[in-house]
Amino acid sequence: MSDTKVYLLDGGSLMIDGYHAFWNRGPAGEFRFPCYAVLVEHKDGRYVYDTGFDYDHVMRVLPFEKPSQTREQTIPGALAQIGLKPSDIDYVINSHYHFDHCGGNKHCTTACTICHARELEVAFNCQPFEHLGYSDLTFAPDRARNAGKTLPSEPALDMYTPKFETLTGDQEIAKGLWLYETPGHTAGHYSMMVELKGRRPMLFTGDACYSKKNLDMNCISSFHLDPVASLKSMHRLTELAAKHDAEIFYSHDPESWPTYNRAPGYYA
Ligand code: 5PN
Ligand code: ZN
Ligand code: ZN
Repeated sequence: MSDTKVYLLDGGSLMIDGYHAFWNRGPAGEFRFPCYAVLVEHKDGRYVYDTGFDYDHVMRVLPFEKPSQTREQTIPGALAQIGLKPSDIDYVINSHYHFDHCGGNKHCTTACTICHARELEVAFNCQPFEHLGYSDLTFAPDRARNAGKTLPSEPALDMYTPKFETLTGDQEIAKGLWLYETPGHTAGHYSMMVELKGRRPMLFTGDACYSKKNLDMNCISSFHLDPVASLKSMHRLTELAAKHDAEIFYSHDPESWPTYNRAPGYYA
C-alpha cells in the first residue's frame, strides 16, 4: 500500500478586475491570478480536484480575462510532466462548475465525475447573473445538449458522456480524503481536505476563498450566488483548518501560489 501524494498542476492564469477579486473593496485594476488542478494519488485511485480553464473557451467567451496558458499548463500537458495521461485519472472531483474549474474535464474521458448534487442541477439551470461563470458546459456535453445549450463543434465531445457520482453533505470519499460543503460562491460548492502521512492535512478552499488576502480582509469575491452564505463558508474554512490543524491552499492566490510546491514536486 502506497502513501497518499498530492501534486499541484499549474493551469496558467486569468485576469479580472480588483473589484471582482475583492467585492466592493478593490482596489480596481488588472488582477492576474493563477488556476491549478490538484492530483491526489491515493491507494483507491487517482483523483483530480478541479481541471482549470480551457484556453480556447476563454478566448471565445471571455477574451477580456486575457488567459495565459502554455501546453504544459493544460491537463494533458501537466500530467505528462509527471509521466501520466488523462486516461490514468480515475475520478475528477469538481469543487463547482465555473469555467475556470472544469475546462479540462473533457480530457479525462475515462474518469468518474464527482460533485455536489446541487451543483450538477444548477450548472445547466443557473441564475442569469451566473451565465459567464457556467459558460463552459463541455464537462457534460450530453446534459448540455439536453438542456438546449449549444457547444463548440469538437468531434471528441460527441463521444464524451461522463459518468457522475453526486453527493450531498460532508463526505469522506476515500480514507483521509474529505469533501466539505461550502456553498455561497455557488449552490453546490465543495472544498477538499487531504490527510497525509508526513505533514499537516491540506485544505483546498476552491472558490469558497480565492486568497489569503480575502480571508484576512474578511472579503469575498464578487462572483457569488449568495454573499451571506459565501461569507459563512469562508468562516467555516477557518474553523475546519483550526479543528484539523490543516494548512489552507487558496484557489486563486497570486501571492501564495509561488510558495506552493508545484508538480513535479509533491506533498506526502
Ligand atoms: C475567473 C472568473 N471570471 C468570471 C466569472 C463569472 O462570471 O463567474 C465566475 C467567474 C470566474 O471565476
Ligand atoms: Zn468559481
Ligand atoms: Zn475560480
